[in-house]
Amino acid sequence: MSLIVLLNGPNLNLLGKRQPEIYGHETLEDVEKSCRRLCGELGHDLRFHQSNREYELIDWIHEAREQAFGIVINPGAFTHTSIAILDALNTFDGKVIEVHISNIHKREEFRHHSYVSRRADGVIAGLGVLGYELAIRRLADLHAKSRAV
Ligand code: CA2
Repeated sequence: MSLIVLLNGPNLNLLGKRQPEIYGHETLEDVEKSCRRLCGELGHDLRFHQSNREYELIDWIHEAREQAFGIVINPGAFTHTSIAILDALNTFDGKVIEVHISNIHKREEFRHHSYVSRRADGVIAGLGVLGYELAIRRLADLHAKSRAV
């Protein structure tokens, strides 16, 4: 299995189009391009999704169970509300990296808690969209290490 699934939650389709002071100028299409290039270099396949609907994110996590060794997820505001996404991630046996473009700990109190962090093997926040690429690199490293033993 050499597949990485990268999931983006609600409103992230607006990346680069609104609130650049928080989320930067790069669009989600730019992020997808750079992540695809990186996965190509690392010899992994990438499935890249965004949805504003909680159930779609959950369905993609279920799909990943059979097919992927790792998930990168920016659950958007579902980070702070969704036990359902946490439950879905708990059914996935591979590695999970949670990414936030902004530093959620520097922002409003209600963004400080993440349900997803209870399952995540790593959390990246506040590094802008670079966080997605770093998460992919981490998954690739973990995958290589797990095959070396
Ligand atoms: O920092 C992050 O990546 C967040 O996951 C983004 C979520 C927010 O609810 C989380 O607390 C932190 C919001 C995504 C909204 O995305 C937009 C992007 C561009 C313009 C407007 C919204």
